[in-house]
Amino acid sequence: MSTRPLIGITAGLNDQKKYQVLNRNFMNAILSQGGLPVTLPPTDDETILRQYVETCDGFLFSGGEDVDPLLFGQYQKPECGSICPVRDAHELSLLKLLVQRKDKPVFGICRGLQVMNIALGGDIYQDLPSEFEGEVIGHRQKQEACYTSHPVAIEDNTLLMAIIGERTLMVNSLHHQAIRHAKTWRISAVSPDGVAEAAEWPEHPFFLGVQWHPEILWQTNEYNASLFKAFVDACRK
Ligand SMILES: [Mn+2]
Repeated sequence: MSTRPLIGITAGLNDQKKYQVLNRNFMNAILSQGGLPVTLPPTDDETILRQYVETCDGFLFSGGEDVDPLLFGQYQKPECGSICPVRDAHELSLLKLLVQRKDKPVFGICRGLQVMNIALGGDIYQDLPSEFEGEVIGHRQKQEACYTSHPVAIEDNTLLMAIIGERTLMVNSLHHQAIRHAKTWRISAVSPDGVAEAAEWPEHPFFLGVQWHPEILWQTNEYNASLFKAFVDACRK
């Protein structure tokens, strides 16, 4: 019996901040592809975070609230959504440790992609419709999340292309924030309006984030299942 790689998943807190909450889609996607998911209680204690890093084989940064704009050098705009300071501190402190090593695969989804970008020194749009420089398509789709609503164009010579194997992929879209400037890592997919939909760090074996929600699509779409499979496989090495 082969041992499943242990994958730490970051999670949010409920409105009263009394309960930790994580959509089961994230755990089920990891379970389905052979991983052993665990939810990480939020902390910014470095000693505890170092033990998380040593104990887990890989890390999934899940979707959730908006990131505090102070963390990328801006004040809140009126369009900014709700913020969870405990989660921001936890995830950025954990990423500060993870970017120093190349042996722990990191996969980010939606907010996860944005937090990874901020950890690497980049910034994000607080609100695409009011801030994006060009004409922006609707990134908060009106149909349920199990349907796709816009394509992404995948860049050649990227980890994402190696996993998906197609230049174009239809994705769902449930965000009003997105990467603005990416530092250190590269954008590996964009939507038709030019919004960054995925990014990865070429010097790292697996440090990848996507703006869409593969955890909602993996059961009906093989490409999105492949994303989780590639991540779990990377954690096994
Ligand atoms: Mn989108």
